[in-house]
Amino acid sequence: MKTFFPEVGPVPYEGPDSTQPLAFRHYCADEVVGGKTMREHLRFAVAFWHTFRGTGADPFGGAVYERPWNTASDPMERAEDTLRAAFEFGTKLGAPFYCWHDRDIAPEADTLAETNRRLDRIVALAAQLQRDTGMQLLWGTSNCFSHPRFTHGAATNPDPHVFAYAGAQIRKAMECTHELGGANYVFWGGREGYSSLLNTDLAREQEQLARLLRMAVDYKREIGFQGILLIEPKPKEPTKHQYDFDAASVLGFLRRFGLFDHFKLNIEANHATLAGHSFEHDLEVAAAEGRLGSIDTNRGDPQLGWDTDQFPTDLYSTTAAMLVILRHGGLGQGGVNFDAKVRRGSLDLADLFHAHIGGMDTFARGLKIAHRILSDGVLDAHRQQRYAGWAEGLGQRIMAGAATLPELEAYVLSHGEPQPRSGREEMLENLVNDYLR
Ligand code: XLS
Ligand code: NI
Ligand code: NI
Repeated sequence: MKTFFPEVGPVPYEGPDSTQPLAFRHYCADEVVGGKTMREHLRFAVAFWHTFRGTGADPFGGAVYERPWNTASDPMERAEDTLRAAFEFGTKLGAPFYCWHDRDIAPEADTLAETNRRLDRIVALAAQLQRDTGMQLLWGTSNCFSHPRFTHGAATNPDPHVFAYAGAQIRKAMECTHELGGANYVFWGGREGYSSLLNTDLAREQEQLARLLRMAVDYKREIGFQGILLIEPKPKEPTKHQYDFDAASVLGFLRRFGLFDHFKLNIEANHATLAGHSFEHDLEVAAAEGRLGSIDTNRGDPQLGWDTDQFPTDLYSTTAAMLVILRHGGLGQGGVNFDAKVRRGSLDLADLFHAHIGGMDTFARGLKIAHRILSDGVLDAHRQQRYAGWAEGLGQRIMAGAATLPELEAYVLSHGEPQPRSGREEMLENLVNDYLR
């Protein structure tokens, strides 16, 4: 059998003092943190599109990477080589999951029927490789944005014929995800947004989008797919305004169209920051309503205003994210998918390993730190203290819906001015820093 990474063996855990670049310092799959192994907490996934289909191209220059899985002249042979490379990589890295778009794993043919046959062939191979390696599918999704037919959107397209194409593609991708035992199915609204309001009927387009999602809910039931349907918010790119702007707008959209109970959210770090939020903000908004499903991890660049999809190496950010995730009871069927790509200049196969190892270690550290902060209870005690007034007397009456505006007036007339209290932000920031040692 072909091997694509002959120079790299299984990546070992060597502990924080290791000087070996191709080893974990913090991610130890079997180590138990707060009753669960790191493998169970983090459920890492490798993203097929960036790591195996990425070429290093940018708007100023074409492909730069030379990948050994990309050399065969027959496109289907290339697709099979690429799939085998992905499983070899994931196994050596020790990532239990992978994720794909339909068009990443099987190249599109001239007709939908032929494209679907290609998918079937690749899905059969994927099923076999999953059995051989034990790797599993975290989620599948459909690429309804790259092909020219989707230039004006997929579900939100002005032409119902294009809507139909997107629906056909999604049906097949859901079926393939189901066949491979996928734990989730993702909807990222590729071009579901607008470029100009001059030619856009915004209200109609959102209704169209809701129609498509409703069909997906029905189809999920029809085939008995047990995975969770996830929506991945993003504020812009490729369109000027994406309808799934951020966690709050997606939750509002789902409520408006009666879809709330059928979807959870897949929160991506760099999308949250593009929306003007922090990663932890969007995680918290989703988790607060019990709708945090999974995460796409990466990071943006503060000097660049687009989706740079860099690997997560910022310990503050992973700690803040893990605080939200642990507080809300974990990711369940979701996981931590590396929706991240190496830089154009990172040409070697080894760079793919360095990138994932760094990301996994940064999350493992964030997990351990967040767990210590929460077990020590100092942050939560401070929070509880801050809201203590709501646990008794007036606070309790207000929240029980028993108080009235005249009663509030009477209260203030008899009690006078409220006592000012510090929020102690700087003290809490120092506290978190103490744990980062
Ligand atoms: C693009 C998105 C995409 C989704 C899957 O910005 O992050 O990669 O995760 O379609
Ligand atoms: Ni993503
Ligand atoms: Ni993205």
